[in-house]
Amino acid sequence: MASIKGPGQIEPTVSGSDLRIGIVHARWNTTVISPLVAGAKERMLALGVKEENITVEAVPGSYELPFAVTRLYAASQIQSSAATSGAAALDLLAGDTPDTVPNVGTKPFDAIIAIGCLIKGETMHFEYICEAVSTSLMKIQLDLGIPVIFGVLACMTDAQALARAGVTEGGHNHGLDWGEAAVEMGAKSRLWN
Ligand code: DLZ
Repeated sequence: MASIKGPGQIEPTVSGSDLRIGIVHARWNTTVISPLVAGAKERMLALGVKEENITVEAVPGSYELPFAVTRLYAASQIQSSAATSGAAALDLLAGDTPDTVPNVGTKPFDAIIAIGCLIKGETMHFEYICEAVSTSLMKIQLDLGIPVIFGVLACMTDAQALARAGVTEGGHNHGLDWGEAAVEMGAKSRLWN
């Protein structure tokens, strides 16, 4: 029997063509992370997001994700207001490349996807990191007022993680769903402004 799980059909009118989306991903469990990031990008491009409007940044592990989301969004806001005021253009004319900000473009992110993969080990690390990261990411999206997509797998085994990255037969790449959620929420949060 087909699974009843999943996000359902996105409205066909939702377009990512004018959106800027950030992806922040952990490197821990890279075998799982790489296809998840690729899946998120693939779906966003299919929904019209321009390649140059997708920024991907890496951090060591999932515990670093909340901090990275907060700072990356702040950087995109600073860069955006500098561009609006003409300061960035003046810097560029003066040959001063804005190297303090990592490729965040000239407008703030409409949504950020935080991608990580936690796999239960022998200690309590898993529980502490899962709790801290999920609670923090929810708080951050409410505080910042932009969608932060929860792309953090919390798995009991390696096999569960590989299946959810679409690596193993019969699995499904959840990165696709996260890319779609970022576009839908980015577009809708603009309308709800
Ligand atoms: C330390 C640790 C452990 C044990 N397991 C994971 C994991 O399964 N997934 C993950 O993303 N990160 C893990 N980490 C690393 C922490 O998230 C973090 O990078 C370090 O504790 C440094 O702050």
